[in-house]
Amino acid sequence: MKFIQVLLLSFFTGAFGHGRLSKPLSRKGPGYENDPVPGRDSEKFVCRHATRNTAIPYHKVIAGAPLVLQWAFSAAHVGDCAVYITYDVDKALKDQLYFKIANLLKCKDQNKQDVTITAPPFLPAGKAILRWDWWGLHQFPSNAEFYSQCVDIDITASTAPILVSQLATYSIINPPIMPANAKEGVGYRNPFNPRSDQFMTGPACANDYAGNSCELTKKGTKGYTGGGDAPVDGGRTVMDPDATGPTVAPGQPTPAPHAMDCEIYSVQAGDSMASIAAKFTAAGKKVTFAEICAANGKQETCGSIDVGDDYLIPHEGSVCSKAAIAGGGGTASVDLTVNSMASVDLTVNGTAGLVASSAAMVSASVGVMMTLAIAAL
Ligand SMILES: [Cu+2]
Repeated sequence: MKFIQVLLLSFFTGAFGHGRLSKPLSRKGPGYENDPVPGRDSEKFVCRHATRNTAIPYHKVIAGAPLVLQWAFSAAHVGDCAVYITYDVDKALKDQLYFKIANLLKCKDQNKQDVTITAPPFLPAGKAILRWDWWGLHQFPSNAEFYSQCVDIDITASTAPILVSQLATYSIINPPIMPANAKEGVGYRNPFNPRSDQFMTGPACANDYAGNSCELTKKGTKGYTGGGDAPVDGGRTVMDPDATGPTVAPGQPTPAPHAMDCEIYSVQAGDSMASIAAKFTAAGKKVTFAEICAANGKQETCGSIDVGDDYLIPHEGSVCSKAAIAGGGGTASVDLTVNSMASVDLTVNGTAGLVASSAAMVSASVGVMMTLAIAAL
């Protein structure tokens, strides 16, 4: 009986995956709108609703002032987010032309937290649409999952606005701003290998804006797909060497693709961080729950995980382990905050052991299966 309940729970929560922008309130209003859109070239990727929801007041935005965002992922995939604006409020989605104002690298690490960006000081006054997007890279190097939400905003200008006609704008979908996957165009970073180049993909921000992590996609960067003042095309036929694998000298064995990747674990019903750590440790892959939390930017929110979340597992002996990162040599890891982990271990190991063993027993008794995914095989 219990086994059936768990399966049902798993099925039920599995339908509520992925994520959405939750602040400011988008055209959907409150509720579930977390599924991916059909694709990077779908009108739904521009906005999920073609017109304003008049039940929701315009969100006031002041040029040059802080702008608070929050996203709620119920399956926190690895990937990145970005923010765009259009003044084409009366046009059809396919005809709207946008410009970018912010890059949000590794946005799952700020899941369900307030994130403050700056509304660029050059924004002209007027009604506009703020568009937030997210692309899940959990199937790297295969197709990304795309998400979007639109918020109707009313912008108050600063003392030095530019004209709308001075903004270099482009369609989101024709041609698409993003590659379909890591093998197309400039591709995507490998989210499972923190020692590989963790570049960001997408257009440059408008008007050479330097705030909001805009440097990550400025012209000349690896993942730049246009924008600023250049045409945008996310699907240009530039091959990403990381995505195509290493070149091999004649006569040498072909290395396994992405042999250096971290393992990821997709959360199942009934899991806790502690039970996940216990499963890996029991399988000879020693890791503490504090290490998993730290490796995924969840030091503050480790008690809250959702079915479908993808977590890097920095177990001993893996490319993601503390020792591997510390011994390094490669590109410095951005999200593996190894320095703070030693002290965290000391304070939580006692409880972790207890929680872990009881959680593991519960999991085993109800037959919850562990799914280990080796990234990108
Ligand atoms: Cu998803």
